[in-house]
Amino acid sequence: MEKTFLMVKPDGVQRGLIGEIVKRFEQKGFQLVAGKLMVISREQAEYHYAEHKGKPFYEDLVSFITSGPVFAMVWQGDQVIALSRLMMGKTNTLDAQPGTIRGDFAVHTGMNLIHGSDSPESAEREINNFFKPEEIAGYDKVLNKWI
Ligand code: DAT
Ligand code: MG
Repeated sequence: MEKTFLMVKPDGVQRGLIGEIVKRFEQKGFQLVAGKLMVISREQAEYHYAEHKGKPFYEDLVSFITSGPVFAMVWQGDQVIALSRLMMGKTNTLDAQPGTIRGDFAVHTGMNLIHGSDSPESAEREINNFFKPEEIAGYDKVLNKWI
């Protein structure tokens, strides 16, 4: 089944939104297979955001993501990559619709609460940057047949 890397960013942790964000993906019908609270290293952050290196917001982005604990997760389900991006809302907060996580809780584009992989290639790369294979739980969820 498809897997994605989702992360509650330091602003979401500080604002007490881990539970709210996890709740939304659970209620949607996705399956949590890994999760941990951690402070990410500069190296890990640079690898994670390599595609943005050289952009005007890059330095602020790396400082922000390493400024406090994040809640890193792996979720699985059919089309979880595309569907979780929809649930997150658009990057630019002015385009993030109400009903999405960013639309409901974020005001500024930089402080936008959540990261989610944007393709199967980035999901694989990002999962491997944050989790060892043995940290990912393989288990059957009986409810899956009703999702
Ligand atoms: P997303 O997080 O929706 O995948 P992205 O990969 O384009 O967006 O950018 C990564 C993060 O960088 C984004 O969550 C917030 C920040 N960012 C992107 N564009 C920005 C901009 N124009 N000004 C400030 N921060 C920006
Ligand atoms: Mg991105």
